[in-house]
Order: sequence, then C-alpha cells, then structure tokens
Amino acid sequence: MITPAPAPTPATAVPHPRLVLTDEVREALREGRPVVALESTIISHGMPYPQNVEMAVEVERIIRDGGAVPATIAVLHGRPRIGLTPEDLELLATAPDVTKASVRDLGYVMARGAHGATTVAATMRLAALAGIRTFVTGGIGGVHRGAPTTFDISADLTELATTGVAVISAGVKSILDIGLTLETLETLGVPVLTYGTEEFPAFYSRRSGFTSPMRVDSAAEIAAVMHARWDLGIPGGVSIANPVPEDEEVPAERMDGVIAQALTEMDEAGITGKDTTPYLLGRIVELTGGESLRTNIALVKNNARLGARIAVEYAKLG
Ligand code: PSU
Ligand code: MN
Repeated sequence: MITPAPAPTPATAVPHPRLVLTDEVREALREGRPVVALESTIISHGMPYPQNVEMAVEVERIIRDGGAVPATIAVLHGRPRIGLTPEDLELLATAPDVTKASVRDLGYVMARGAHGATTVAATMRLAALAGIRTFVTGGIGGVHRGAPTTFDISADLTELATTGVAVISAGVKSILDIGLTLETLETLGVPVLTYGTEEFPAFYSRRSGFTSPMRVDSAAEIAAVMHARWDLGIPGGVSIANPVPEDEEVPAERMDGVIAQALTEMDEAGITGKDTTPYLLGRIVELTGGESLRTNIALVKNNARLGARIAVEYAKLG
C-alpha cells in the first residue's frame, strides 16, 4: 500500500524563480533570519468564516512576536506565493473557488491561473523550494480509517518522507487511524518528536493511547535534531507533535463518540477522497457546538509559539 518515495526535494539556498516572495520573506531568507511557513487549506477548507481569517492573522502575529517572519503559502491567480497580505488572507477565507491543493494539484492550479489553498504536503514542497525549513500547522493528514481497503493515505506522509521541512502539528486526529499513521511514518523514515510528554497527541485531545517514538523538551533540542539529520544529508522532513494545552483540549472520551458519528454520516453521504477531511472537520464543529473549533484555533496558536522558537534556534545553527 505504500508507494515508493519520489526523488527528494532539498531546501534550496536561492528561492525557485517561479515563486513570488514578499520582500520581507525574501530578505529574511537572504540574511538567514528565522522564517516560519504556514499553510492555507486550514484557512479555506479547515475552518468557517470569519474564525478562519482571524486565526490566520493572529497566528502571523504570534510568529512575529516570537522573533520570526511568517510566510503563509498559497497559489493565487496561478502563482505560488510565499508570504501573503491581509487582503490575500481574506480572499482565501471567503472565495468560493479556492481549490484544496496538494502536491499533485499544484501544476494544474498554476496552469489554469486559479487559486489553490495548499495542504501540508503542498506547503512543505513550496516552503522547501523557497528555502524555508520550519512550518507550523494544526494537524497533518495520515492514514484514514479503512485505508486497507480504500487506500486513502494522505500525501502529507509521502511528502514528509522526501522533503526537508520540519512540520509542527498537534498530532493526528482520530478521524484517522493513528496507529497505522505512526507505523507508516516509521516505514518512511520520518522522525516523530513529541514535545514535553511521552504520549503522541490526538489533535483535539492530549492523549491518543500511543506512546510517542521520541520525546523532546526544548526548541533547541528539536532544532538540533533537524540540523543533525540534514547536515548528514538525510532527506525528508521532521514531524513535531505539540499537544494542545490542557485547559483547551476536548478529552478523547468525548471526541470518540462525535468522531464515530461524523464518520458514519460521511459514509452515508458517500463522501470520499480529498473531501473527507474538510467534511469531517465541519461536521465535528457542528456536533460539538463549536467547542472543537475553539480547540482547533487554540492548538494552532500553541504550535505557532513553539514553531517560532524552533525557527529561532535553527537559525542559530545555520
Ligand atoms: N487537519 C486539520 N485541518 C486541516 C487539514 C488537516 O485539522 O485543514 C488539512 C491540511 O491541509 C492537511 C490536509 O494537509 O487537510 C490533509 O488532507 P488529505 O487527507 O486530503 O491529504
Ligand atoms: Mn486522502
């Protein structure tokens, strides 16, 4: 079920000429200052308006407060953009014609001059082509429940196998099969570091029932792992799982029932493929009366605080 990894994309010193960078991001990269990439599927397909754009603006502010330059990534009017304006963020949050763009979709969206909100996989690839090594998101895609028959495994995993970017998330949602996702990451040679605890987190909840393969307790330690791996010439990403703060989590016991119901309804509605994650996220917000959305926003902000610190520490090793 696991396809062989394509050729690695190294993070480059000079941004690829097809990318459109803001002056701020370009200068920071040229001077070796910390830059943190941010994805845009979470804006266009992961949260309702206006919380999506408020989250996007706030997360950029947190990255700046942490001493790094934020670079939200998307394809707009067919052009891959590294760093966005507040107007761009508003467009991504509201436009009805924004494609959810993973790596396979990038060329198509560009050729049509269309808008694409980039997934973790596509954001990693564009970040690497720009020379950005640190990327903050909410949750990564993984192996879906039922994947042994549907083959639904997120391209986020194959991208982590090949592209040298560190991805800070709050772990893997239990709409996915967490155990199979961790097994697949091991097969693909992707280190999974959990920050500050022994247990791999389940996005909305701190607990998943799975022990994390590796524990780390500081941003400096995480930066040292990134540096050691890439200095040795090992391609591929680093997955950093940062558990949602205790006072913001929805306990796993409560999420289990909600997720089971959302999955049943999804099957009944015949929803498959790339539409599954956006459908489930939206339905879970409804079923929790908005509680899951508050948790989702809180964990992204928490990841942004850690991501900025990692980028600052990694820049020191540059
Ligand atoms: N998880 C979330 N919010 C999101 C996503 C995942 O809590 O918005 C998005 C991310 O962009 C991730 C993508 O890369 O869903 C995975 O989609 P798929 O399983 O179709 O690869
Ligand atoms: Mn899928």
